[in-house]
Amino acid sequence: MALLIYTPVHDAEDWADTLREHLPDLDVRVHRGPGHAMPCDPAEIDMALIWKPPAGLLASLPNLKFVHGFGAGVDNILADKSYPRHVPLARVVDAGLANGMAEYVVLHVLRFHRQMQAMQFNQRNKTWKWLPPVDASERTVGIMGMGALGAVAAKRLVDFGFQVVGWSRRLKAIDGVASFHGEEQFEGFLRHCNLLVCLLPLTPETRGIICRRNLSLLPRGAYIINAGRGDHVVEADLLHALDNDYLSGATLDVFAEEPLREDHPFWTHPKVTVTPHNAADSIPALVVPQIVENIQRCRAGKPLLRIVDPAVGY
Ligand code: NDP
Ligand code: OXD
Repeated sequence: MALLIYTPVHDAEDWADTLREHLPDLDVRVHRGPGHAMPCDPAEIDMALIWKPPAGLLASLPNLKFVHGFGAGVDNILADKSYPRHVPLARVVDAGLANGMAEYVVLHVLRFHRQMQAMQFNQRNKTWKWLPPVDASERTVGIMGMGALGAVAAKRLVDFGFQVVGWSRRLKAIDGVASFHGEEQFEGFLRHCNLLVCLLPLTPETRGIICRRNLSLLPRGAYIINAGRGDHVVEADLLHALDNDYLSGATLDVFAEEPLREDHPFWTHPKVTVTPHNAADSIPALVVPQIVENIQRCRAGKPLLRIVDPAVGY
């Protein structure tokens, strides 16, 4: 039996080599992508390491026992409506990923907090202009999604002295972080946020959550950081709020269509910072050990770890 790798974005051979270093007897087959044939008889595949599979690929593997995602988010896998629901799906939960995401969030919160956008504008115009400082305690950063990534970012922001509020489905207890949960507390949460960070998974409940109504509940002048998924944002509503000076700006790492098309207004918008979906990346050397652990569990018939609930989508 063999493990199939399919990914349009990662270096599949690098991942395959790292897996083989850990498990020399593992038969790893790399699918080269659309237009290429399956690298073996589909019946020989019992495990798969996957990102954005073409619809029907996983359903065509009759002996599939478990699927592992390349990342923390599994929306790219569950988007395939033919995903075989009886096959467990594991995701990445990794300290390196959480650390990378916390760096990204802190970097862009500090850029806003220290007024870098205005100072870069002044530099371009050779203007020496002192800007009055704002103490970190006067800014409230709100994090939507207080899971493996959101919780770590929140703790780092607390250390900088920001007011930090989090929103999740269930109540959280994190030192220094006010926890809001559920739909009924969402509006109260938004009303606090001078900076709104999205680290939610993309599910039917969270799709389009950064929309005109919810943006209007933020204090005027708020700043958006989206490193969740592009489809969390209703792009026209975000552009409207930026253009009407309701929002100060936005840092966007993820987009409804990736790569972002050349003529997209986000590229050149003076208040938007674009990064190419690299807020936090799964690094093979760090992440492969947890995939190996699940492969060994699968082989031994033991329960798998970090399994998502397809019914809720994360
Ligand atoms: P987790 O599953 O650990 O956390 C998800 C959090 O979102 C939980 O706190 C959960 O609440 C909350 N949540 C989910 N649905 C809702 C809802 N309807 N209402 C309120 N809260 C909700 O995920 P991770 O932290 O590991 O990852 C989060 C996302 O970050 C990924 O799904 C992915 O989309 C994105 N990501 C982006 C990367 C990038 O480079 N841009 C890199 C890695 C991930 P509760 O705790 O109560 O269940
Ligand atoms: C992930 C990602 O979900 O990189 O891990 O987006």
